[in-house]
Amino acid sequence: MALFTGLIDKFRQGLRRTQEVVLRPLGHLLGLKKLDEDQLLELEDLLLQADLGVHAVDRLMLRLRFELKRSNEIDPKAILKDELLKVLHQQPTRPFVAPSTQVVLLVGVNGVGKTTTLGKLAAHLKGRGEDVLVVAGDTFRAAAIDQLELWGERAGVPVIRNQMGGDPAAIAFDGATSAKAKGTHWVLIDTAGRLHTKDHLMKELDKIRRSLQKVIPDAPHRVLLVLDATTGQNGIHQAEAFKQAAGVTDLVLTKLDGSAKGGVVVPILERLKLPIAFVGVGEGVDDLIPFDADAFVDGLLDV
Ligand SMILES: Nc1nc2c(ncn2[C@@H]2O[C@H](COP(=O)(O)OP(=O)(O)OP(=O)(O)O)[C@@H](O)[C@H]2O)c(=O)[nH]1
Ligand SMILES: [Mg+2]
Repeated sequence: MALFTGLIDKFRQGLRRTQEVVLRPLGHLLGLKKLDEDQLLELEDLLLQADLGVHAVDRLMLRLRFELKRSNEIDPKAILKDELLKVLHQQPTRPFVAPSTQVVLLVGVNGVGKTTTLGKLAAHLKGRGEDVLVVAGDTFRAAAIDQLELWGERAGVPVIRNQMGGDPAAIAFDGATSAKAKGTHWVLIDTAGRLHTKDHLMKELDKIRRSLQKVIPDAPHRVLLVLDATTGQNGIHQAEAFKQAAGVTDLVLTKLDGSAKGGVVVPILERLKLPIAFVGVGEGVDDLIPFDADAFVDGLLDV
């Protein structure tokens, strides 16, 4: 229970911007036991601004109108919570457990937070007492390799790298080989930021996958698509293309702390039909939290 309370606090902190900009004005409406037409429209508008998405908001408005006809007094906050949880529970998160060496690939467009997420994830898994090997698969920029080395130091885990411009598939192969030989629990592979439209970069991901499978046939076990919450619903289309091309298994939503569009979790889950594994709520090593639907909704609605 204490752990859950801590999680709600983390979500609350991460959702602060969303609350300040959009959800605080909602507070008085959610506290009402009756809503007139103007108030319903105001509520609808605010929920759309929080990027909850047209579908979810339409469904919620229908439900509110239905409940208002049915009874003299309603509890809008409880109804909203119920509707949000219905969506969020549809994509249960799959726990990160390592019965054998697990290979995790992080993919996404430029600057969304792949390397930072990988560093935090390495620290999180290491903190649970598991062995982690980090692979510098972004060989495009020297700075990317240095950035990853720093995260490796911070997390206290080894980083395997080749020189800038080297073949990411070759270094991924080396990482998987070493981890398999040593029985390392986790191999986390950073990749260069790419657009789903860049054919050769998508082919490079395929090549990484094929060389991993030479060593560990069912690798990669997880492909995390990293999405930046500050782009809100604009990122969804791009994410759909990635899902097809890169065999994405889970999502990570970063920069929730800097976004006023925290509600975007809802249309993301509805459209992509993939679980959110983690959420990034800052730049620090502890600012990655396992996604939890109940803690998220409690953090969001604590207006
Ligand atoms: N506030 C905040 N900043 C974040 C979060 N995650 C990442 N960042 C910042 O976002 C910026 C980009 O992060 P990177 O991890 O370098 O992103 P990337 O996807 O690896 O970028 P490329 O390798 O260039 O494609 C950095 O300044 C990070 O500190 C987060 O959850 N919250
Ligand atoms: Mg990077």
